[in-house]
Amino acid sequence: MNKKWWHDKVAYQIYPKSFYDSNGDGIGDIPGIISKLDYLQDLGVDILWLSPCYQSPLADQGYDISDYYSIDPRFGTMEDMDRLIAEAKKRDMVVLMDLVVNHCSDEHEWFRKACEDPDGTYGQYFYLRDKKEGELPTNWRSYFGGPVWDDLPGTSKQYLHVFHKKQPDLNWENPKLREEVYQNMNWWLEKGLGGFRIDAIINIKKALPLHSYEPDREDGLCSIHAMLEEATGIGEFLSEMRDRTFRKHDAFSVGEVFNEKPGELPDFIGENGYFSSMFDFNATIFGHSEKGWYDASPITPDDYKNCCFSSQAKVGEIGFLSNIIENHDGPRGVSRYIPEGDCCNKSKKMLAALSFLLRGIPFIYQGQELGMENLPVVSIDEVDDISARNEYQVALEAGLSPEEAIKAISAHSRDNARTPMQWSDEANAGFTTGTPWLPVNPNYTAINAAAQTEDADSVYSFYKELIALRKNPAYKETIVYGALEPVWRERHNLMAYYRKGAPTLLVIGNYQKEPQEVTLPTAYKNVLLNNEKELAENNGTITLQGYQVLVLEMEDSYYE
Ligand code: TEU
Ligand code: CA
Repeated sequence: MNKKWWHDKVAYQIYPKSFYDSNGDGIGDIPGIISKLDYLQDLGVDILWLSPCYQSPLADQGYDISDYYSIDPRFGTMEDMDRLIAEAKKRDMVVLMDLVVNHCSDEHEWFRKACEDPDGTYGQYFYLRDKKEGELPTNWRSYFGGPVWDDLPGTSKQYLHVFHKKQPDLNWENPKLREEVYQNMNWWLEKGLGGFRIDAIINIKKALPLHSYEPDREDGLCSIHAMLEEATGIGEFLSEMRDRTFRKHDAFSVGEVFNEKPGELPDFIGENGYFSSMFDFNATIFGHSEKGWYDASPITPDDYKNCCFSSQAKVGEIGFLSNIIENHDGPRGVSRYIPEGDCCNKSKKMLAALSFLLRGIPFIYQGQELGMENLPVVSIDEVDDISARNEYQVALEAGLSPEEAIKAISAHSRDNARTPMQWSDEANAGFTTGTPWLPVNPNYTAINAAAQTEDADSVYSFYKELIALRKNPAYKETIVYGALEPVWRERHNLMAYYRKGAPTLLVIGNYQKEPQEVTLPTAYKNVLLNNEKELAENNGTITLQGYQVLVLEMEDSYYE
């Protein structure tokens, strides 16, 4: 395997709107990020992925871009962005932007020109179809609810949007459009960007000619997945993108890839793959139902373990997945993956270690290092997320009462991850001196960065130790490149694995509140991490306390 500069890095996702507000307007901004770079450097992260801060009407919080060459004034200026890249570089960090090119905003110049002249050049940038009374071009249901077709203003045509109606899909079959995208990407890479996180990318390839599929709900529509399963040939677009942009700049790229087809993993992230890496969403999507969020099933510790291990087995040494427990699109990892009632510092640290030491590139989402939790929601009026608002309606239509519906959607709402970063126990968690755009989680008085950075026992300090362990020259090779082998795979509520190498490490997490015993296959040499003060060992048998996690360096003899 050819080593790449990103293999041994630790990444951190920033959701700019909620990270830090420098000017009191209630909205996080780029100068705010710059002022927190020392915090990030101290934590030990290397790659900063910024969710979109381009010019945008913010219909989908910036995932609807109206100018790919400008920064939205609410987030700052292009000078701020250049300063961020330079200041990050001084601290040995690189910045990734979010590449949102399945769609743009309906306020983008291309779309306006398409409305003015649908048969002209810019009409070809989108998927337009003649409007027929009482009939839609296809019966696909948009990810955010309702049909994917809306009237193209001022014309007798309709346009396709697989997300919100303010996010018209771009026509990737058109080489001119692809050219525009590559030009923009190179423009950013030439500014010194480290690379991109690639949004919703699987959607750029449509099965042609566009047609309807079997309806899967009473609305007569069908999930986009029906079409995606049929679509082939995305590789032509993605290898072109790689050759025209990333490769020339030795840039890092991480794809938001759902539903790749069986056997396609090497094409995506193998030696000459389209991307450097892609997220492992196996646990994220576990239990999801085509009916909607209200019908999702919960995930147990054993399910979580199986999700992680099956992804690890699938990727093997083909390439590097990017491992997450959360991002801006869902609940907080600790609220989802730790059984109800057991969420505490100890279990949060266990989950952190189990996920962070998997083979792959660890991504930390802002506030994860503090153990930030879901936001309790009592009424739909408090919900900002367009996806959650739609799912609330879906739940009501399925017959749930408003109370049941709010309970069902609040466990999944994207607002959970989007509440402001909890910096301190001051007003608004120290995020803003104004009124935050989304309410702060009321638990900020107990969970905040100021308290945790001072406390050697905090979740934050544990993350810092995990990052330091990954970078420790004695263990780095094993943690970055060592094969992963599950241990005691069938044991209930126990997740354990080797990372093999010289030395071999053993990670063991007791994923329940009751203690349990394990007998080590061989002796260990050192305890590298432990979220308890003690290690109860007797002749090679360890009694793990509830939610205890251990990282052990094994005797060399093991690896003969
Ligand atoms: O998400 C892609 C995606 O597939 C979403 O449907 C995701 O499953 C959904 O957010 C869950 O509610 C990306 C971005 O991460 C997301 O924030 C954007 O809204 C979306 O693309 C459109 O750009
Ligand atoms: Ca601001």
